[in-house]
Amino acid sequence: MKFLQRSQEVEEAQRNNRPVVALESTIITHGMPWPQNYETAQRVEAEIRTCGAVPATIAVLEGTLHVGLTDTQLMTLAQANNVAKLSRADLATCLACKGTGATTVAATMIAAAHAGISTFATGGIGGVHRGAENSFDVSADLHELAQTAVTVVCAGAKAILDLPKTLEVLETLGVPVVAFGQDNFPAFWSRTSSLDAPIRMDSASEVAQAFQMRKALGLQGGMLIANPIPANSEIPPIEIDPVIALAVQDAEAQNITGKDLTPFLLRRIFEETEGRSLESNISLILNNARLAAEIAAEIVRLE
Ligand code: PSU
Ligand code: MN
Repeated sequence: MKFLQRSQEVEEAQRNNRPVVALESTIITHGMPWPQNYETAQRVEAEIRTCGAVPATIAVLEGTLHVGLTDTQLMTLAQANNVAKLSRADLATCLACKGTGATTVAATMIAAAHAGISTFATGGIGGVHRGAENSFDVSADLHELAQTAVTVVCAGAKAILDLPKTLEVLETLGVPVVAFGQDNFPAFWSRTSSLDAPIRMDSASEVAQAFQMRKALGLQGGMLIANPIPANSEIPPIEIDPVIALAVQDAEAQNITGKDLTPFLLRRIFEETEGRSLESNISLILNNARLAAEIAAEIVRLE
């Protein structure tokens, strides 16, 4: 049963033992508006190539799991409306029904692991939503980190989530949460939060060694690397906090739940900040792509 298709570039890289970095597609279809979503996806891929690695954007297109997209496929996906958002629960059913969908962090990790890719760059991960004590809304991304051996580089988590609860769940699940180059857990728009990360690492080589050590120990699951946003792109909490509060309030008022909630909140934040948050978002994704390329290279070196 052939359901996975690597791009030529990814296939060649893997044949020659070159580093590959996986990229998700929900960020393109549900995380950013057109045309910035397409431009950003292209820039992130280019950044990874500049750093000496090969990008593998992952999506399901008409029943095939693509690992690495052509420029036309990327553009078609970025322009499409009503694309399905695929998490762990949806990946197999979408493939079986010959559907099309964008992969979340969870589904991208599954696809990457299946394709033999150990490093993945994104912006923000899903987590424990505010009010989860009533809604039980905990992203499948957290459980995926507990069972799939992929290193995920993000910029921490957005305050649309309950950050302390998100870190607690990750601790319970045995996921190493590593702040890169600092003690503090970064909070997406800002380099710092009120929380320290459980682990700190200062080089890509340390991350790669820890990844290999987990393998050697036979431990399931991946690692979460929280890479602070570049200082010149930070948005001060005084500016972003009220916007987040408004978005959360709107979601409640409109009774938005389940898999619609995260995309709804992201869209409201972009609307309310008139693109300012989009600019920061792009900057931190590029920053994460660079670090992921370095980590991927170190992992290849250790293999
Ligand atoms: N958080 C962000 N940007 C994103 C997402 C989350 O700051 O683009 C997307 C990612 O694809 C993530 C998904 O895996 O939303 C989480 O959705 P949910 O909370 O429904 O699990
Ligand atoms: Mn959810």
